[in-house]
Amino acid sequence: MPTLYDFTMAPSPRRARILLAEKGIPHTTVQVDLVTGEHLGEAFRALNPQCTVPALQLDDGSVLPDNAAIAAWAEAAHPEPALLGRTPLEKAEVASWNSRIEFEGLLALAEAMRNSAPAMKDRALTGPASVAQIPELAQRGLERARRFLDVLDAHLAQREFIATERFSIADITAAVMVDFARVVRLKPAETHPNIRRWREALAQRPSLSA
Ligand SMILES: N[C@@H](CCC(=O)N[C@@H](CS)C(=O)NCC(=O)O)C(=O)O
Repeated sequence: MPTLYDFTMAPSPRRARILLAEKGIPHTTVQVDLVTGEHLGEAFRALNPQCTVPALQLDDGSVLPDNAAIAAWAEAAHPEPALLGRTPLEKAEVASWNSRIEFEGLLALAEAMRNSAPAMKDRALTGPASVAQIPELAQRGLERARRFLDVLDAHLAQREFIATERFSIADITAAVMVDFARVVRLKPAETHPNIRRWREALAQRPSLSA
């Protein structure tokens, strides 16, 4: 059975937990304590040189070191339910939204949080190297995140899901992003009515509490 290297409080491994739950892929879980720096220690670094979670170790020992690898493997090894789109055009639409939500949403929030939180001093970027905070980047990240939430809210005005007519990985990434926004005091469910409606509907899915 695969092993998910996880940290319950962090947003990125939550994406993998929801995806594995939607696919019904059985796995065991190992917590990697990001607060005490366990991810920077020798043991975890040997497993995932990126020093980030999630990582998924398969039965043959292979390590999938990030969400992109986990999603690609899961869709190929367990095609149903399809989460990356079914037709060529659907796959393109899902990939486009998923990558926008990562770059314009999650990374903007990470930029805002990691460049301002005292606990993230010298940890402004993930990875083994120390990186100093730049306060101006925190401000820029917050503005980027706000702008993207406006885009997402307008996009959801007439839609049930982020991409295509079905639930997809883009909904997973967006739900994690919208919930994570709270760390920089953004509460899209209070300020953006279409995001609120979409997020409340998603809450019916058991995977969202994984
Ligand atoms: N591209 C990676 C990003 C993973 C990532 O940034 N994970 C964070 C937790 S949300 C982490 O491991 N942080 C370690 C650190 O803060 O040094 C993915 O989505 O798989």
